Amino acid sequence: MSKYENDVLNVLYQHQPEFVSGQFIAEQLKISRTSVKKVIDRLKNDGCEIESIHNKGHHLVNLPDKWYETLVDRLIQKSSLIDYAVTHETVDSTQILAKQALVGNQDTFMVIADEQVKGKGRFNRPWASERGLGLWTSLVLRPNVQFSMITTFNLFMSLAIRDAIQSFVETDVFVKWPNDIYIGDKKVCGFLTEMVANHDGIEAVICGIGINMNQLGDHFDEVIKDKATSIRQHNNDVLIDRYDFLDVLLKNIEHRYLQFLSTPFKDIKDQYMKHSNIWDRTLTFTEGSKRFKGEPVSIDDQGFLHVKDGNGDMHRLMSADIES
Ligand code: BTX
Repeated sequence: MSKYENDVLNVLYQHQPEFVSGQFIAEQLKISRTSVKKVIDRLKNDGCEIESIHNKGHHLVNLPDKWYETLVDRLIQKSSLIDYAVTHETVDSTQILAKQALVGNQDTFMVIADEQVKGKGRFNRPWASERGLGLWTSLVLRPNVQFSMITTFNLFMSLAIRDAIQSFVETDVFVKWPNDIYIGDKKVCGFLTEMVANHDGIEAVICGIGINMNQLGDHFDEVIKDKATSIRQHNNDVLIDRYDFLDVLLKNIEHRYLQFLSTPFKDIKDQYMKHSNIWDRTLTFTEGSKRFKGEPVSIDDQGFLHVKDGNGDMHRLMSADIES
């Protein structure tokens, strides 16, 4: 998208739901009214619903299901979390792009895409990331902390994502230790954290977040249909406004990230445990080549999960794959 398309969209968005005259936009951006008209036509072609009325001007009615860098940037500027965003229509994986882009600089940023064609979960599992339906992003952060603190990073992030989703739905939203967010017995979000470190310490943490925002049941393929859900499905099937949701998510992540930097996990452990859905159940755990059934008992101050197996033996897990 050209600079002028971004700028005109920004002016229309700022004034929503009012009409803005072509003259006003032209003066603001120091371009001719003819250019404004051409740019508005291009935005309409791109899927923006803009009402244009003679003598009244232009009014942004609706945006298409895509991320506009200029609008994402508006949200980022409100927070101290990251410096900038890079938006894409289609990518293999935002995680791969983020890892490439963090080399040789100290920037904090987010890569966000309308669609991923090779979205990945943990252990290289596929992550379904259909165009326009979800929030597929990777955040590159640079926490100046000891390696040992990174085990709890995920737990702070899970609460941030959980709280953001909870503010859009009435049904209880749960964290499934260590990497998923659930509504009922279905997954609404999966995230993963990777780290780049050198002998001086942590260079970057890359947090890849996949949130199902606007899928209806039919949008999920056969393989995940019975185990995936979206925020929309718990909002009376009403579309979630992607920018409203991203705004809330970034605020929650900023809050929990600052908390992670300043507060030990033990101070939020009760909150975390209260919002977890793994208690009072026998589950199957896979950690590396080890696989066993057991019942989670607690989480310790370092974020490790304590599980009692059928023989009464205790296991202390840093990460694991958990099945019912
Ligand atoms: P995970 O390995 O815990 O979850 C992957 C499993 O979840 C799959 O095997 C499948 O059963 C199920 N699944 C796949 N897609 C979906 C979906 N859309 N909704 C619900 N369930 C699904 C969790 O991995 C971490 C996922 C991180 C995804 C983000 S998106 C942005 C970034 N880029 C990227 O490539 N990955 C991350």
